[in-house]
Amino acid sequence: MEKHLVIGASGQLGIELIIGMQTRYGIHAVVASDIRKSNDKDVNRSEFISLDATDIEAVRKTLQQGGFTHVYHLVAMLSAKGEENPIAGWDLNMKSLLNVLECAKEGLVQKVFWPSSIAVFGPNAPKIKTSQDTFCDPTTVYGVSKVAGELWAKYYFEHYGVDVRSIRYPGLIGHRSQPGGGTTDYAVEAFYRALDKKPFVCYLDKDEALPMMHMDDAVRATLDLMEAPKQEIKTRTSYNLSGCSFSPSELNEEIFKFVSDFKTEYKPDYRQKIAASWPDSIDDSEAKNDWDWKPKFTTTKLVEQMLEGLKSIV
Ligand code: AKB
Repeated sequence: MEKHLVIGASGQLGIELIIGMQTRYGIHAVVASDIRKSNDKDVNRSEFISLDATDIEAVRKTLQQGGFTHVYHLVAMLSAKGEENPIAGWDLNMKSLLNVLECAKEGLVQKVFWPSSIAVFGPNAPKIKTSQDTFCDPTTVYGVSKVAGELWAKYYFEHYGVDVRSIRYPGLIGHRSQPGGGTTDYAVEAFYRALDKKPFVCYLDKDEALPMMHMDDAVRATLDLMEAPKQEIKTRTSYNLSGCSFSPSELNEEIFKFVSDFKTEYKPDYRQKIAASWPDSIDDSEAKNDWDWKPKFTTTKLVEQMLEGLKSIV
């Protein structure tokens, strides 16, 4: 029987992934782990294990005792937070990944998922429909750690046969957790401000378009990639993935259709420079060809679902 361990389960993506897996595989087929337990009552229907992913002995023991077939290793310091503390960001992102890859090499798990990001791209990549194989020259420590992580993933696959699969996520938008230190997280915050009727001050320029995706699409993509037959996975660094794309002013317009007094004020800070170094939109032909990826959420649908989701929990 398959048993799935999510490491970093209390973060933005972890919470959504656990719930998606509970629906697809059952509550007892999924185990959450993190250094702190999430408050989400749905997530907490599955077992929780306290785990520091930077401690290889603790990771090894958890995998040995749990009998897990699949590990989703989501631990990361995101782009904006990473720029405030580059060495801590690098240490966390790389050490935790290498710990999991080493344990997979020892045969303690059959499949590993690890998220990469559009942050692998830098200012010299084409902005529109950026392709899978575009040169990567990231300017953030987060982006540098993602490029290095992608190459490590490929290395462990080619040298040790570790079946590690990965997606370059765009900005992920979901209602179950607060923004988590990413540059794209302005968009998540906008929805909270729209509902609590507080002024929304955006740290990006009004026209700074970025690739984005609703969490439901991201979770479906992740599980579909993990279920795809091994011979179909041709990219062993990480797959480009596209959902929708919008700028802060376009997001403002869409939210305004539902919340008539919503208004954004623009005060760009250091995060604008990060956003400006990333693509506006992504070409995900390889994911479409290799494992049949298709996004379901347009910007309009994303906004509608996000507002509905938030209203249901407030
Ligand atoms: C961030 O903004 O740092 C993340 C990402 C694009 O990986 N959401």
